Amino acid sequence: MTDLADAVRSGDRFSLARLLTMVENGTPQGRQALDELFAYTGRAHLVGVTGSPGTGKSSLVNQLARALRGLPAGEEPHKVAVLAVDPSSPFTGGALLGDRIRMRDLAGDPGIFIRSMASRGALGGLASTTAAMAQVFDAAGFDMVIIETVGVGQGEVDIARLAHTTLVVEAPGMGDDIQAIKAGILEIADILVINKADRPGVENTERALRAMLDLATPERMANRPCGHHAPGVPGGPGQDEQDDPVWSLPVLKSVAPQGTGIPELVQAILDHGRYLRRSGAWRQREMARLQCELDARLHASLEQRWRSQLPEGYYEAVLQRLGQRDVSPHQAVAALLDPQEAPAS
Ligand SMILES: Nc1nc2c(ncn2[C@@H]2O[C@H](COP(=O)(O)OP(=O)(O)OP(=O)(O)O)[C@@H](O)[C@H]2O)c(=O)[nH]1
Ligand SMILES: [Mg+2]
Repeated sequence: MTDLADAVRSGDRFSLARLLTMVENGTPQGRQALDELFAYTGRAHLVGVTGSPGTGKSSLVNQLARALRGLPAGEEPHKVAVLAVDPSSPFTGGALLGDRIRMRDLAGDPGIFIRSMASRGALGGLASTTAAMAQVFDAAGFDMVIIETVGVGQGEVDIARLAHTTLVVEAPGMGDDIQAIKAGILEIADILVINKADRPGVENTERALRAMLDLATPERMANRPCGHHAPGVPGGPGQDEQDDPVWSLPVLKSVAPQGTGIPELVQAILDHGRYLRRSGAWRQREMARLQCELDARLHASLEQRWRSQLPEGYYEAVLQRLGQRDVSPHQAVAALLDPQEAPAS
């Protein structure tokens, strides 16, 4: 094992920070360390926190990290890593700085590691970079990895694919009208949090969410993104102890800055982790996620290999012929996959 991977495993924070940067930048050295560390991953509970801009995700994550630090995971208190994925959207212009200020009071604790990632820096794609960074934390012995993303479309789904437990954060005033609550977000939630419960309109928000949940529940189970319930994936150990095989989605309220509702939220996260392990869903999600990652990497590698073997300008030429109706799309693909097979022009 390289010194870097070794140092990360033994808990050296400087090496951890260095490796995270390498992984974010997609360097060969980072990839090598990841390969070496992969065997030591698979232990961490990955918790995704998503929701509309400004609903209080960072404030909640801050409180969650603090609360989890105070709880023993077996003999030791949890080690908590926080990965804040800032999509550099116009909504979140100043959020990164805000996060740093709010989270500074956690920074002296060696059992907490906080890292922000700007999505524009993720060369290999946001989802795969986030997954790789979570693996680094996992191998470094962090048993709780909290990943915050602003939910603006695909981001939520990607997080749900990565996380074992997905928290969706709503706030009053933003989701009172049903329009504002994207139905898709309910499909990925394992726990719903109505934060800013000190704000007026919280009852309306709760009512609207519960009504939508009642309508959406059957599909919610069936529509897990990217094969969360992939058929044919064997469950893990303990599958036979199915005393609570169905997870009924909790709807919780919180006031993050005051810590109100945080113990209940922590409890729900730990309960969900236990539920996943007991029902075999943990292993199922793990396998579905690994399959997603494998397929995505395979597609990317195949395409890269294929492109590198293509004669210069050949793709553009085929595209031209397609535009002139000289070849059909089907013929164009055949020609691109095998330049010898191209119909004569
Ligand atoms: N009144 C009230 N304000 C809150 C609560 N939680 C967070 N806030 C405030 O709401 C603002 C946004 O909080 P953040 O935690 O940065 O929200 P966020 O969802 O992480 O924001 P983005 O990352 O920009 O999407 C801050 O000014 C917080 O102090 C709450 O429960 N009640
Ligand atoms: Mg935030």
